[in-house]
Amino acid sequence: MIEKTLVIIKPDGVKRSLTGEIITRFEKAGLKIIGMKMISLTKEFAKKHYPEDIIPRIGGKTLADWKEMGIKTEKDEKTIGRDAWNDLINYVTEGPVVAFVLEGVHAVEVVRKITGSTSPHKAQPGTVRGDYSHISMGYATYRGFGGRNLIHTSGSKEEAEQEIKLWFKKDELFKYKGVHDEHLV
Ligand code: IDP
Ligand code: MG
Repeated sequence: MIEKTLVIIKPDGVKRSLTGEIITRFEKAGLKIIGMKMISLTKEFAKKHYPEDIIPRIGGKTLADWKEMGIKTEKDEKTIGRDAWNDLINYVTEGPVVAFVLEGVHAVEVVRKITGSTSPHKAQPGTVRGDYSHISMGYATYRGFGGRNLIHTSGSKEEAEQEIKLWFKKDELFKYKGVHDEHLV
């Protein structure tokens, strides 16, 4: 049940000086930081993190969003998905990001709870995305920019494992005892 998960503060979070605020929220929940770095992503690396496989999924979601917003389009799911994916790659490479690995009991689920829904307009108050952003993914894609939802957090245990391997070398992750550890064993 003790899991590791990846958090990335995307370029908008860094530029808006929300890095400390965002990290604090996870720390205050008792999650332990076991690795951290600031890096500027190349397009190539960004595409490893967000592979082309996600295009149909984000295309489908955008079509559904646009329908809800009353936006009519002739474009198909694939074309819309590719445009949104290009916007996403440009967004995450437009400035440095801060990446860190958190460890804790049910860390993946807990971190997703603190993160909030993908589209800022649906993210609940009290979550990172709900408190510090509001512009919907549908609107952003319609205007041709990547929806600024501040952070990436791993969506499942499998995703967390793959992503941590991609972002951190073994010797960049640390073992130490935090005050919360006494309740874990
Ligand atoms: P998540 O970040 O909440 O896990 P995913 O569905 O895994 O959301 O999507 C990865 C990223 O792709 C999102 O954080 C967001 O930046 C972008 N994205 C997701 N859905 C859409 C969409 O419908 N339109 C535009 N961009 C999207
Ligand atoms: Mg995801």
